[in-house]
Amino acid sequence: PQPVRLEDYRPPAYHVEQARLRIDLSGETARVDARLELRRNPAAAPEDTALRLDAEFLELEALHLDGEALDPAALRAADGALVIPDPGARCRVETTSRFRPAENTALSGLYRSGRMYCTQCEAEGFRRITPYPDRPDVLAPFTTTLIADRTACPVLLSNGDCIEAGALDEQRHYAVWHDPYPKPAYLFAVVAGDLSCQEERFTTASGREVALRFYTEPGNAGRTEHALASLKRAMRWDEQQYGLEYDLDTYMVVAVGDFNMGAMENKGLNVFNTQFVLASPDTATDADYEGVEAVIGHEYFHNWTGNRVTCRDWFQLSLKEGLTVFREHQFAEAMGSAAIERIRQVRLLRSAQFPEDAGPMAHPVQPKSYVEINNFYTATVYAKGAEVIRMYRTLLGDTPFRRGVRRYLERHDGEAATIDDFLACMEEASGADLQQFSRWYHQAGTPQVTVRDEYDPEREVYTLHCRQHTPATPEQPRKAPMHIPLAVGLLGPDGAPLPVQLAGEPADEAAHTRVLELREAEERFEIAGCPQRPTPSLLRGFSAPVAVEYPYSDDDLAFLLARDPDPFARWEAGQQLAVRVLLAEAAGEPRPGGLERLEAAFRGALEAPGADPALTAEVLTLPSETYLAEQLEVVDPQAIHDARAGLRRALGQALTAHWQALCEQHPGRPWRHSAEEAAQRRLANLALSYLVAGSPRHLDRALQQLERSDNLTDRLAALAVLADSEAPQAERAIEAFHQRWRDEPLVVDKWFRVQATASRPDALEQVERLTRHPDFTLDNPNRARALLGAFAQGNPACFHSPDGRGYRLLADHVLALDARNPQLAARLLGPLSHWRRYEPQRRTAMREQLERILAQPALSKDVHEVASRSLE
Ligand code: B3K
Ligand code: ZN
Repeated sequence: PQPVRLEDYRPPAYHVEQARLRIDLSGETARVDARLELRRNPAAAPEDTALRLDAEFLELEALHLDGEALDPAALRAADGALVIPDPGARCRVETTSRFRPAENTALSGLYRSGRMYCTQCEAEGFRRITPYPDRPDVLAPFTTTLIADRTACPVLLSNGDCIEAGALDEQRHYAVWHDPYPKPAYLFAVVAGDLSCQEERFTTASGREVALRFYTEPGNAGRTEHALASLKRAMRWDEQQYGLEYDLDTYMVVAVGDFNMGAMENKGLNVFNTQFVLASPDTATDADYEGVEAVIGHEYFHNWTGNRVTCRDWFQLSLKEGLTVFREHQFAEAMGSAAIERIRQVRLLRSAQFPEDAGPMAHPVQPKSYVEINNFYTATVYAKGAEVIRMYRTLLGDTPFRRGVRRYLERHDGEAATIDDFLACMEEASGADLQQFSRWYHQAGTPQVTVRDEYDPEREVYTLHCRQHTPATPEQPRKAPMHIPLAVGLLGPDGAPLPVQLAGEPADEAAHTRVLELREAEERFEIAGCPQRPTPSLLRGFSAPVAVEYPYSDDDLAFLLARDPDPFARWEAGQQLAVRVLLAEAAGEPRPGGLERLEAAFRGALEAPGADPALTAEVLTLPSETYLAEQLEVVDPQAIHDARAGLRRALGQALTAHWQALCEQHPGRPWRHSAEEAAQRRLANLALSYLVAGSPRHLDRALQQLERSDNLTDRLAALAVLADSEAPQAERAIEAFHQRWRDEPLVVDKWFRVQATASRPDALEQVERLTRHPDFTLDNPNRARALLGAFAQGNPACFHSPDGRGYRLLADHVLALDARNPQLAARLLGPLSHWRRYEPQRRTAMREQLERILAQPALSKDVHEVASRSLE
């Protein structure tokens, strides 16, 4: 397959002035009649006179150009597109096409999920509905007529406003929707089905009334309360923070059980994976409640950053995704605890994006080429992209940053923009020169910052020497220095925060946290007015997506954990301390006194008066096996797992009384969704897991909690503890849980997930067995991810079984899935791409599976791209 390159971008030859669709879903075969009014694009190159209508998965029945019939077969290009050589300056194209939604197992385009019809068009699904210039820089107003069976599909939805509806005949009815905002085809959506609706109203800041409608299949009615409340908070927050209001009379959200990702921001008609919209105490954990609020916010924020201003091409994807993830993060920080949110963002970045940036799929936030765009909806484009946006704010200040966002949205409203357009608005709004900063978009790899210091007691000057280096990544052997905001604080020997005053600057500019701007490969910063040698607190708030190295002693880390006023830095110090102990243990050279020191640190955190339980829980959570593996050149997952499990056991025993006390306080009262109570549950459940890690005699406590809890958070925490155990009563409890919840797909997903990630030696056999369970299916992405994705990503020790069985299991399923749902298959394949990092036996076994996959005939370009890049 040929790659698509950014440098080959050409403006579209034609604009669509009007798109009219008539979609008839009343039979097994869908019939789509499209009428497009087109006009030549004056900005197109004069030689670009051909009109290209992308098409795939469609049977083309008829094609008319300005009323004259053409033979579609004669105009079809090798990739299925219709190419009309020179249709003139203005033209009308009419097409009739057919396809079978029930056979659309790729879940891209228009498909069936359960008994409903829905669509997913981003990135290139619209061409599976009707022939069209399916590229984000072609924006058109759409008018869509939907026709379906009256009883099977009483609800008919599309973007914008419903302008007409009625009966067609005895059996069928129709609805006409018009979306006045010109949009690219990837934001198009239709939904048809027998759906329940929960409706509420929202009054915008300027007094406009908006109807909020949440649609679900009838069995899920009543589970949209939390999502609706979240949406209202998001709408209000965007008005207050950015001055952005919603712009249509209705905002609709539909919950769909079969969905390749989290949700989709279609204009006025979001389609959501049930996982990110439905929430009830029995079917969603505290983390799910937070996930719903985050994704509801994210898709809503896209209405401006993505929809009103969209992307010129898919190389600009981070223009909408990085910015929208950043807005989602800001929203979460405003609704809950900023420090906790930040810690979670960083955990995710480090466990998903850092490895990606260090592996064969590494690519810049703005990639230069792709084979299959769906492979580039990555942690780099999303999470690192969000960090880049955050750095603008850190460097420019909040007010200039917001001015820059406003300027970007005003200047490009109704247009398809580029990352360069955004950067230009930021420069104008702040007066800053961001040329070096723009490397964050173009250079892949995680910059490594090495800090050394010296202290001059005579001059009372403390000097920080900073060196930066970005490792080579595929196609980018040499890197230029980055513009890095490094937030620094200083602590005196007694723990008091010291002002950071750069030498030569007036004292009143001193602050307790100071952002140093790194621009050179090597540079130094002199800090004046230090009567004693301070302890540096580096990268406060995680001010840049980099890895910092400084030769802290274990004492320094314990000191920072106890005393740093920046909660993120406190947490980070604790994590680094644990990393040292764990890596030494995994290498078979235990760090003398390491366990005692960590135990003392944990005890300190548990006993700290007035501590925030949410932060305590984060501090007491050991770094993940993935993050630990990331610190090593050559990875032995079993050694890492054993070290971590051993430390958990030791801490479980050493602090038994503390864990017991936490468990006993819980649960104080009936379940309620609130951040405070969620933090308490998190802490109590962490305590339970340490207790049982310390001794299996506490298993009964987990069994009791499973029986008695009134909510899924506590039940699932107990279930996870039980799933690690091979005791017969634990196995019976797991079975009983399935019996009790077998009719709730989202709970059954969790049941699979808990067993896939269980810390027990036979988890691999268990996963093999579960792939044959009657409730397992590759046809439902949530289910496939719950078993196979969770296993490959969340159970390193068993997935990386040295005999290669875990790899084979994954490869078998990737191949089985590839013909049905290539997007999902390519996603699941991801963990195999890191084969080079592992010790020789595993490395060879992983490579063999990648080679075996690549040798298959008729591989999708999705899977082909991941497998071939991995082996390059
Ligand atoms: N924009 C969609 C993602 C589409 C993924 C297509 N493979 C959801 C989101 O980021 O909000
Ligand atoms: Zn998004």
